[in-house]
Amino acid sequence: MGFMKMGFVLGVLGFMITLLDDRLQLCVAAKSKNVHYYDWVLKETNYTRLCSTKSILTVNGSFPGPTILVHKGDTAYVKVHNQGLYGVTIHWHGVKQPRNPWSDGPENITQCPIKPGSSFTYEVIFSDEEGTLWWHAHSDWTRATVHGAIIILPALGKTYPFPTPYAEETIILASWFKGDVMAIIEEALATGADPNVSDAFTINGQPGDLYDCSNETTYRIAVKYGKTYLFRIINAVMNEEHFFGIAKHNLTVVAMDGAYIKPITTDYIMITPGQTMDVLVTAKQTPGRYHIASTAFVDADVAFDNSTTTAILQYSNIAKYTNTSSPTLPDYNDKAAAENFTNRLRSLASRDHPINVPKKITKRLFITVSVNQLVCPNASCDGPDGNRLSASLNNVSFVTPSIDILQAYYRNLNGVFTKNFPDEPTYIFNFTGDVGNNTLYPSLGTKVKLINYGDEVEIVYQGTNLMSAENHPMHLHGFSFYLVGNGTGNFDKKTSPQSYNLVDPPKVNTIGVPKNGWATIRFLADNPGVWFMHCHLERHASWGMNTVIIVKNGPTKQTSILPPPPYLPPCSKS
Ligand SMILES: [Cu+2]
Repeated sequence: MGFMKMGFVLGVLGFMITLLDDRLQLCVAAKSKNVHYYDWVLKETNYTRLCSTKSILTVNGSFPGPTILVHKGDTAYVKVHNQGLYGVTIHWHGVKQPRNPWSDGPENITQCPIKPGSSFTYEVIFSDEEGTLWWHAHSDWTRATVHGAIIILPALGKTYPFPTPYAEETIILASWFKGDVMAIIEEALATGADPNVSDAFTINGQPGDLYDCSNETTYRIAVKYGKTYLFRIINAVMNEEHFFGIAKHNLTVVAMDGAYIKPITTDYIMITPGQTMDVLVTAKQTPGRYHIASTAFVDADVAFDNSTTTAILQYSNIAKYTNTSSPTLPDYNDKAAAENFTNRLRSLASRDHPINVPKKITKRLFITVSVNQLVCPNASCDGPDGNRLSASLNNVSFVTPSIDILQAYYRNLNGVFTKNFPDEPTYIFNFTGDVGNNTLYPSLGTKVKLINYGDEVEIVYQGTNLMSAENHPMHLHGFSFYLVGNGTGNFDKKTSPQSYNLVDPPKVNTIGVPKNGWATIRFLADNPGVWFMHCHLERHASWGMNTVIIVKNGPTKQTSILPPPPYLPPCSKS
């Protein structure tokens, strides 16, 4: 082979290796870790709850859906075959997906929907997550029935930072609607009114013995006296935060959102939609039956489901059970009880589980979080004053585009989004006092925020008193962030930061912004990509309480977005 020819071959090889380099490196890295493959079929399945039968969208026919079980740092490939009636996407809630927004999932943000009759393979890349997360559909309201647990065990050869529990159990809280969930949100968006509230909450798919026709199927967990159990609790509820407890049993919370915390011993937790908590429970009460119960926390004057879902903790080897005792949970509107719990959260921050809180902030955002109205001509809508309910961040109500923002950003397509999401509200007023009509009517737009790779970012979320003030569980894709502070009233640039915890703040992916209060988060922008940020109350997300943060590529290939996968679902308008 002549020198020239050899050079050409080497050149071609080099080119191919460059192309494949990123994915090859992942494969090589994955060999020391593990790779998992899942095959999922999205399909309609009949379910009977509360004496009535309906068809729901499921994964592999199950509600809740299948569990993904990995060790820290593994990768999972999930092939989703859509045999349902409409386009759907899946999101891996709390999985950071380093450099890989292509598989993050929110519809028309990072991909277009997987159409009926087609399939798409997600590459779910785990990094530093450890504990419990979850996955859910991210298209309209399909996540009501399309969701399941993600369990991330310590890396092989490592152990939990607490005594190994005798056994583990996953507890998924969800909403059950007698009607068709897609029809419920479609109708609400058509009329401008509040969507119907759910008819029940469920624990692992079962409403429990306080609801009609549900006694026999109440979910039961058998325990042995003297043993300690790890309960992985996931709040997949659509529109309500929850109080959760077990009669006469303390809960010791040891992890949240896939990261360890300093243990909190409590008789109840407050968990928002989107959050996950790992809880140790020791069966050391008089052997018998005890209710596990979960009920809404809603500190606003809004319609909500005020029912209680139950399961039963049942001691084994008992000849005869007497009555089941029930836990006393805080009242549905007990804001202080919610905050007392949340304010106890601290990162474990140990030698084996260190944290790294950004302290030299290079990018600051101040974001108001509001429920709003859009004016309807001749008061023709069914919301307040004949208007349409809406919601916003910095008074911009997010409009979902018809081509995904990731593709538009990556391929420089014009006209899909604009880069002008404001760093702070354009109009300042007494956000949590008498707000009058200030910023009642938001502007509409697909406005995103671009952030430089490596920025140390601080976001202050400011709740407002517009319409009905309430707690908003804000969620960010692509990152866990530190909740460094929160408080009531208006954020004060001088005094509020004095209360920040920069030593051991919890590292989470969803935080409740207190009603008429503020919350500050910090994170290092080390994950290039297109990342959705939104309220995890589904009706607020549907009304536009969303935006997108784009973290630009860093200076090297290793700090840049991975190349797109060979196939992505086509967009109807691309
Ligand atoms: Cu909200």
